[in-house]
Amino acid sequence: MFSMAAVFRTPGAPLTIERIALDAPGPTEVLVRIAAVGLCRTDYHVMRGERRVAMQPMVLGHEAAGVVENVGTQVLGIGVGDHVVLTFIPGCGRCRWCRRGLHHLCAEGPRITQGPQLDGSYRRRDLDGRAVGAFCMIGAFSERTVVDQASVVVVDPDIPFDLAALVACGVPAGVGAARHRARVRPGERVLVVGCGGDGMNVVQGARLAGASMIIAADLVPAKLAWARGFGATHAVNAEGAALTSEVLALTDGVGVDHAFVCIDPPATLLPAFRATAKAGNVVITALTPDTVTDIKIPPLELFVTQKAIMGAVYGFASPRMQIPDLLRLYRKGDLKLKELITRTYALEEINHGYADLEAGKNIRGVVVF
Ligand code: CXF
Ligand code: ZN
Repeated sequence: MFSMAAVFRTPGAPLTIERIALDAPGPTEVLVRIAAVGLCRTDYHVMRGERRVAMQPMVLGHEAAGVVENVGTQVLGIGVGDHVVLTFIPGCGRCRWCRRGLHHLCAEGPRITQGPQLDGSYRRRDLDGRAVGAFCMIGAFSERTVVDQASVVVVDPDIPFDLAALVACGVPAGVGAARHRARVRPGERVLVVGCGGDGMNVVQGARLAGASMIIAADLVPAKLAWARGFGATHAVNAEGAALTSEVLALTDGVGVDHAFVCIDPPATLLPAFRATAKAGNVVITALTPDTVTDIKIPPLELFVTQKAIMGAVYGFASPRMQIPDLLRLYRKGDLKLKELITRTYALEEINHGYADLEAGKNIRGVVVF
């Protein structure tokens, strides 16, 4: 069959809207009609050549929800008509991590920027017959996609697709960073640097965890205002040393218990580190361009302050656990999802959507089909 898709061909150039050929699912795969896909900054890093992927052309898009239209002969527990959320790291089920329920650490994770399916072959071709990759083994900027069952989580059909898509990446990444990585406790103080798709969800994760002070930091005033709606108690419009001193001033000179670096890690890490209390946590949730190879923290400062610097991909917990858990919280009214969507776009408008992201206009733009 054929599918319209937004294809990454050249770093620095817009995505091209093309008709691609899509093969039928293999034995362990499913065909999914994509209903909604979020415009996450990770795809934008790839578009700009800041995060290299192994091949072009490639269909990007990894924050998606849709409906299953066909299943391979060996697929278990997923049926035609099921509503599904796709996970940007597959859970192979066999590696040492998946066997412990830690699918966010799946041994296949490092292959998600390569292009082929989980089984190493391709399901997409362009109209010249050239193999087309699928980013994160998903390739969701497309009307339809074929993914391994390892990338699929079935969800309740009453959840609107645009909201279901959000729990595929930004929401678990941010909420999970607060709950599962830093393990924010009631009464603790939190700093969130960068209030985009990830950061806004760290804010709501910290609120869910009972933080007493949530300081949102961003250079876009509108994002600070939005952050208050998600639970931020304080807002700081500053970067660098000014960011550090404003946070210290708000915390009796002590600093926060947990700082989350949700944007631009090379520039924001040291100011966030210095705004963190002794023995506190500094959590990196944001992607760094490939060209950035070092972090600048004086080792003596790290030693004497006894802080921990940690990474959190996918919110440091299995998406198979988090996706249903987050949707339960949404249903109870404890988790905001609708409010994360600033604007929706048609597939043909996807480059416009990324221009809006770049301009700081969106928490999340979502392509709806
Ligand atoms: C990313 C995490 C790092 C590898 C590519 C996918 N996740 C989502 O934005
Ligand atoms: Zn993402």
